[in-house]
Amino acid sequence: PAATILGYPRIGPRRELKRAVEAYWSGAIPAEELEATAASLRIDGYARLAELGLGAQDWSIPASFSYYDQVLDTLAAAGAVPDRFTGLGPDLDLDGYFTLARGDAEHQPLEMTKWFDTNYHYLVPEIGPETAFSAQPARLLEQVRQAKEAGFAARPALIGPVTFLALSKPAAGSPADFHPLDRLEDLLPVYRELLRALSAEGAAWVQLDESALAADHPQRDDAALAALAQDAYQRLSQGSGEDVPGIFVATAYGRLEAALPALLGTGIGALSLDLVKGARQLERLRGLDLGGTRIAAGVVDGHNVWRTDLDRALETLSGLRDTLGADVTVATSTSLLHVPYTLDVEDDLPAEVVPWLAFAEEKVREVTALSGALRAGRASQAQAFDAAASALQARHDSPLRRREDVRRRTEALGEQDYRRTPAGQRRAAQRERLGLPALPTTTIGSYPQTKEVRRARADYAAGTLDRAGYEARMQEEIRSVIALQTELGLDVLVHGEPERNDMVQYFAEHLDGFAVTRFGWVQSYGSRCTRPPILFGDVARPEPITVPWARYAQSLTDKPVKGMLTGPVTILAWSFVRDDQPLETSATHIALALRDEVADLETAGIGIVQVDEPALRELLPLRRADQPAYLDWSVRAFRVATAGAADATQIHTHLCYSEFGEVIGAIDGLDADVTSIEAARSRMEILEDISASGFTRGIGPGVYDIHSPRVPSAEEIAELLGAALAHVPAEALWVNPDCGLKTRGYAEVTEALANLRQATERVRATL
Ligand code: THG
Ligand code: ZN
Repeated sequence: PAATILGYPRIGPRRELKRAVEAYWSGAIPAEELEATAASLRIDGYARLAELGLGAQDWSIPASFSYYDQVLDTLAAAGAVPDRFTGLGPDLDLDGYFTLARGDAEHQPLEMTKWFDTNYHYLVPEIGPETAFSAQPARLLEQVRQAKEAGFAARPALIGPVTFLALSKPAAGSPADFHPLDRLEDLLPVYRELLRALSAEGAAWVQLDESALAADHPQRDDAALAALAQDAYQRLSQGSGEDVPGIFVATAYGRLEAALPALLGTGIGALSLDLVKGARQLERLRGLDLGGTRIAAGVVDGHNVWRTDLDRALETLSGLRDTLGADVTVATSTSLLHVPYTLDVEDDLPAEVVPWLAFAEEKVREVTALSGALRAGRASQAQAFDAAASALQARHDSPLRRREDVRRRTEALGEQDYRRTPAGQRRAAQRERLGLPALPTTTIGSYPQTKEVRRARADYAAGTLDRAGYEARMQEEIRSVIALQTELGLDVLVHGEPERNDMVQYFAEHLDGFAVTRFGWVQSYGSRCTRPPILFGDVARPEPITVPWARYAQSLTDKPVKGMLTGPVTILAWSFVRDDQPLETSATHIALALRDEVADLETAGIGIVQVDEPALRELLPLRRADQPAYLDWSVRAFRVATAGAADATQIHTHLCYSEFGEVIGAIDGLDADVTSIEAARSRMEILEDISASGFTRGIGPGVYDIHSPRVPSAEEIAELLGAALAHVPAEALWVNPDCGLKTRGYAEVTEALANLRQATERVRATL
């Protein structure tokens, strides 16, 4: 094809798939209705893409639908159902498929983890030395057939075998030196069979996503991974065009290194490259022998929302065509899964900003305009190019992008602004001010969000509840949360965050420089979506954000109330970020706004401020060589946000994971007084590494796994605390749940926290 995209959103323009899937789960609709909804969403999607200019007959439209997750779909197509799912597979029906994703009474679901450097989460396959593989092409074939009947030659898309195994984890009980990649040999015949079956159904092209080749792998070096891919694709593409379709290897999220020359010459029909994140691949293409492989140039950013500079992209494309001496395909850099459907429905974005943006539909138009211009010259697409050029000029010149006060303040930052007095000195001041008992108890920040709280927020947003009514309603909630914590006898209280929908969206709504969409839902995992804010300008805080709520909560109690902020890295990680300045600069702007918020909280009498950075590890660059620079600026941003605090103000942070590995030094570098982490599931194992690393700050390893409805007993929590005390001195240990309580119900939370308090008393008595 001359123009293509690597994938398209699938949750539905109005989240129809989310609703249908959730209705099916709750028993409200039968499987046939869910399948009919899914089929019509797929066909409508192809039709829309054809309308936007992708060829309906040349395999340029990807069939990238999924009921839940594309890695799970590939697992299903390869029959790789883990043995522990007794009674299921290898030919999963819809219920079996959802059981792997969500678990049931007997089975824990597959683990979920982040997809490259995006906010999408995939399900992690579990592969052992004996895991059986078998081709299960029925669902894929059905989708090809349905598309064909509707008049579309849609290109089936699967995860490629190398990436599938690279992203898998060893099944429980695998030998210590085993990695799922050891099974590549056994998996390839299954892919061969899938490809043959698709070819027999009429598919002339199949897309295999191999983005693992654009990232460093924790257990394999880049050259070894590239060699595996070379061998795999030599074998898979044998017979291409006869009984095997053309293979379109899609890579995204970064740059290929060893894999770039390795894949060319294997016989694959096309290779897509992310030329946004991996722009330096362009240079490397010069002088490479393509070996008959067509390059799909990912020049339209699939992972962000900015309008493409079409003139520059066209220059890149024609330059590439000249150096390669071959035609190129115009493509998006990644699947469009990561952006909302369309700008058309957004009626509340700042009017000046709208022309700077392109969501999925607008990006498809960009791809087809570029492809038209590459073939027939810019003049043939003058309207699209002229509109893009003037929008870009307007963005460039816009005063909305720049705040001189913020720039001056950023430039004036000196080393002293990043530094607090030594931790030991602060500890003494904090002990005197806070007077906390040994093993202080606290919670992470949010309390259960009841229907009534959600309704009050929705009514206020809709204008049917006025500000005074809304504030009264929130204060009522805060009173009840403080009363509950007082009754439970917790030591450090929180206001419960009833006013926040999402910890990032809330701050974006209150900071200058961010816009929020009304319908810009993006799939995060399964049926769950977020509406990432759009950062378009320098960030400033027009007025205090959290201070009135914190002050009110503190007025209700003599115990310390912890102020709750979201850190600069997490705000960036869960937003669409600027592409016109380094991320580092945006991080500093946000940090300065937070620094002012910390100061205002202090003035309001708040003695403990928590700055959450659950996404610190998420933004870690995919290539190891790029990681130190990232960790440096992200740590510095946190320190800008927090280092203005007085010695006696205790700074906490919370991280939503327990695998620290590569970031442990950075966590120490944050210089927070207390860090809470996830630890209940791993039974405190993590503390061993933490104490071995020389971490001596306060630490709150979660003792209550809030991701499960199970209430831990006091015995169990006391045991966990005992295990923690084997690695952490009592003076440093805090007692708290794993994460916020927002998604739980009050009954279980009350019981669990009562047990947490009781367990703490018991352990305190032994100190
Ligand atoms: N906020 C944001 N991004 C995130 C998380 C978050 N990314 C990582 C992680 N947490 C993803 N987890 C979730 C968890 C729940 C939901 C979405 C992402 C969720 N969404 C509601 C839904 O789809 O029904 C919509 C919520 C709403 O109405 O705002 O439940 O915490 N930014
Ligand atoms: Zn958390």
